[in-house]
Amino acid sequence: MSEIRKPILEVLNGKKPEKVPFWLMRQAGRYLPEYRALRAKAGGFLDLVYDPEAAAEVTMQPLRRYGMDAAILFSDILVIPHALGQTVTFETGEGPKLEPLKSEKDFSRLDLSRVDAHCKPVYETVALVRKKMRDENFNEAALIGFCGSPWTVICYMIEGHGSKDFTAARTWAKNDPESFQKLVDIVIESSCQYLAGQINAGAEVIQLFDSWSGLLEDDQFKRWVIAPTKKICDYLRDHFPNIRVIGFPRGAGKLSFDYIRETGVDCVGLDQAADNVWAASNLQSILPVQGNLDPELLLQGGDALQHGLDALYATFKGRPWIFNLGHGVIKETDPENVALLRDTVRGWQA
Ligand code: 1CP
Repeated sequence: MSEIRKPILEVLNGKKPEKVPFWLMRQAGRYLPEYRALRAKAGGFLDLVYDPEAAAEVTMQPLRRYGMDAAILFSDILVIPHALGQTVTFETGEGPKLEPLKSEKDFSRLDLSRVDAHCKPVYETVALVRKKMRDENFNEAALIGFCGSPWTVICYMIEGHGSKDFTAARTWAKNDPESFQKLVDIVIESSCQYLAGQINAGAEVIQLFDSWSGLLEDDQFKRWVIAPTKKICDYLRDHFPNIRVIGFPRGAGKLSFDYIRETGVDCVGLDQAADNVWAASNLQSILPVQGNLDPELLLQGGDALQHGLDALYATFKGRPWIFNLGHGVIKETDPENVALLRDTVRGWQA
């Protein structure tokens, strides 16, 4: 039987594929009418996440439309606090709401022993997506599993909702690092269990989303972003040596250099604020990079989008690169713009 080559896995394993592989963060979601239709039927966002058949359909939707080189499991980083027993809700039109952790005594609400059972439906989704990918002949696409990195997940656990600066979490980490570390350890352990469940069910690559790593300066970044990420990478390497890990330390700037040297990720995701010339010579020379079209350009479409794509290609072509956005697809994006992006990327030589 001839081996099926998956371009994303080839890049992550240091081989040169024939094309530049691509996928998009938040490729499933509200910019797609077929997502909005399914979401309306499912009821709440979490009902959709814990319904394997519906979540698997949502995961497949962007592949059917655009034929990306990867599907990303439809779930959320806040499944971990929810699995640990914290109250998590998603109100329509608003972001997530969690009952915030105020002090160490609130940790008694968190229960590691319930994580795996809670996450069973998500593992079922993974298995179902792999089956649908096979049945529908998406043989070159890989399935990406994910979780949030401990720092980013804890930002929400402590703040209780989205924020631009997550002051409560930053203050706690600075003022009481001992208790903060206990929470980090709980989130590391639950994340490892969660990722193992996804991998055992068929996830082929893991992405660690650290959306708020850019809020921390050097020493705090090393302690709360690099060290916990390294523990998760070490765990994955020990238990699943064939699984490649993409780290996405959003806003890390030049600290991404320390991040890749110290965590052991196999690929680093760049956000749109990254200095791409610096990244091409200092990061892409060490490992594959992923990114980083500004999602605003995808929203604008037309010449702005085309110029943005041309500039990225000029900078990252010829070396290991997975094309992606610098952050998630904006929900007002016209699906036609994504088709234009796909056509352009497919015209590129690797
Ligand atoms: O239908 C809806 O109303 C829900 C919108 C939505 C979607 C589509 C949320 C709520 N989560 C998701 C899916 C999701 N979230 C995926 C699925 C796969 C895909 O990319 O297609 C992934 C990987 C995530 C990851 C996630 N959730 C992150 C990390 C990436 C990022 O965007 O920075 C974060 C920070 C979250 C929390 C979250 N979940 C949802 C929202 C609106 C938010 C952000 C809250 C905030 O900070 O205000």
